[in-house]
Amino acid sequence: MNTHIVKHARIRTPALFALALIAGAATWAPRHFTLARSLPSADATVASPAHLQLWFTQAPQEGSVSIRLIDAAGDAVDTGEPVRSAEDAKLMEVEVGHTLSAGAYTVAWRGIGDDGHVVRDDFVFTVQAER
Ligand SMILES: [Cu+2]
Repeated sequence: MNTHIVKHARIRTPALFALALIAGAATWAPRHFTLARSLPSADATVASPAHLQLWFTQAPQEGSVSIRLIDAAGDAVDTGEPVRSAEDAKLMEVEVGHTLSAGAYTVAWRGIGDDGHVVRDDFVFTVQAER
């Protein structure tokens, strides 16, 4: 069992950015499996989504992806299991199945890419109040 856990740090300072440029000059692509984009997008404010869509930089290993939806109180929200898109092997989708009340939600995901390492990260989106 490979227990190497990677939390992909965002680059926060110009100095670190310069180091990253030097270290990553050959290829700008992330070395590890990570999240490319999502719907809802990170930090977006949206109507209650019917499902979550997470596009990864590599097709995740079969059965490796966990996607948890957590409300502002820290409680897990019931969702469906992650399902790989039939059209795009890098896209994993989760049905939410019910209307989310207004507030901030964290999407905590983990998955395994080509190098066999477990990668985990999270992002937040906000459900706006209904008008
Ligand atoms: Cu790795």
